[in-house]
Amino acid sequence: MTIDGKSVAHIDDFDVINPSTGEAFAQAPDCDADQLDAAFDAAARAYGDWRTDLALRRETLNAAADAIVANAESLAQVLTLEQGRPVNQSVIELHASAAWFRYFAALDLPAEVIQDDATTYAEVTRKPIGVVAAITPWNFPLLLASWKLAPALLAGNTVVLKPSPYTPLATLALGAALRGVLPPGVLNVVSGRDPLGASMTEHPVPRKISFTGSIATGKRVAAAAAGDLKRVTLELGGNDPAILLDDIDPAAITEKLFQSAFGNNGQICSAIKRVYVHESRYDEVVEALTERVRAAVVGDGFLDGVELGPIQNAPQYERVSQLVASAISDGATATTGGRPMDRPGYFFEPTVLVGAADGTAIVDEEQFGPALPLIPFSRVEDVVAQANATNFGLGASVWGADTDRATSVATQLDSGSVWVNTHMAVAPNLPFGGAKWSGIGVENGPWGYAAFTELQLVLRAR
Ligand code: TXE
Repeated sequence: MTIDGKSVAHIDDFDVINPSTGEAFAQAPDCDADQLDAAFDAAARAYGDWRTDLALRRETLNAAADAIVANAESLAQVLTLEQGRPVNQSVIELHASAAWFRYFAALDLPAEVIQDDATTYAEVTRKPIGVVAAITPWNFPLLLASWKLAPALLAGNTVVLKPSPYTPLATLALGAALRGVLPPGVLNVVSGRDPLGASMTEHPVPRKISFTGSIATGKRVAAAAAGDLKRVTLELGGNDPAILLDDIDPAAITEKLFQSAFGNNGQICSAIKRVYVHESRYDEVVEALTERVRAAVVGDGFLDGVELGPIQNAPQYERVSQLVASAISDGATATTGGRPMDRPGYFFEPTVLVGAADGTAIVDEEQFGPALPLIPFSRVEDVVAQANATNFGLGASVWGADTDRATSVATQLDSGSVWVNTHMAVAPNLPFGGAKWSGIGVENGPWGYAAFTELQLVLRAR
């Protein structure tokens, strides 16, 4: 772990499992209470100086991006070992993480003058909040950490970061790689089992919790934060619908649909999780997507040509297996896939399901895995109501040749992002967040930066 700029020894540890084998291949430190106190104390001490020099922070964020790129190949190896995804995709995660640091290093948010007249000069400025507790999940450990670190650090906050116990190693290695770049205490990286996350949210030092994970845990985080009125940003699960109107060109969109639903094995908060297809085009879409999914190359992430690795962890593998089995026993049909693969590790056949309707778990819940239900619809009003009849509200997409029509359908959907003829368009400058139970607040862009600041009004009487 990295605490106060130094590598710290630990007493207890826990196993880290390679999802391609199902076997433990390493141990990670289990941060104890004294070490967590030390991490927060170091962050609080470092805050005093770190908040004073914006130019230095910009320079340091660029240096952090350089360090991430310099270490991309080795960090990607660790990431694939613990996360499972193909190593070339892990390399992309590293470069994307660096891009987030560079974007925020350059983000300029001048004070906003809101009144300048004979009686009053008033402006709004942004100040840092203090120490931030950042808690991340196992699907994109480094990218989702960067979404928090880059804006938090730019604003002048200091951070204690905790990765998921399923994927602690790449984040610990990132902390080590940044030791010589960031001043001691500015970024502390600890690891541990789930109770460590709860201890962070209950700790008196952090003033803000930035959390990405499940809805159930997000609610616990919000409850823990309330007692101390800590600020929270919660980026939680999604059950994103894609609505395919009657004027789509299936051949032109199949690959995009495949990548948006099956990328990272479907383990993306804003992946397509249910597809509604106009009945006049349903058979064509089922056929094209089935063919693409059947051709997907599944295997160990270190083998050439592999597109999809294993499901990341045993509970998630059990959950996806159970959701698909119960959909099939309720009358759905897998046009391809449908079963766990008969081999070691958490491999599941990429699956397309027909005959699963709203009201069944595979459609209503977040499967977070390589299994996608396709549902026909006839009337646009009905499918909009179906898409919105959920507590989820992360993303949604509408597909059709008439983009004005598709856009007018998209804007009727109650989610943080709506995309037209694409899905999951995510970039450092675009706000990303969920409506309803999919989250509170947004990450990225000036809006995500603002969430790591307190607004201050400075008013001078004339
Ligand atoms: O998430 P958790 P899990 C969804 C997905 C998946 C489900 C469960 O549907 O099946 O969540 O995954 C830390 N206070 N997503 O169990 O528990 C934990 O150690 C504070 C969607 O892994 O939410 C980890 O670092 N923190 C999601 C982080 O919270 C606590 C991505 C997330 O773990 C805590 C991942 C507590 N009480 C899963 N308990 C997305 N939004 O993309 C645990 N943690």
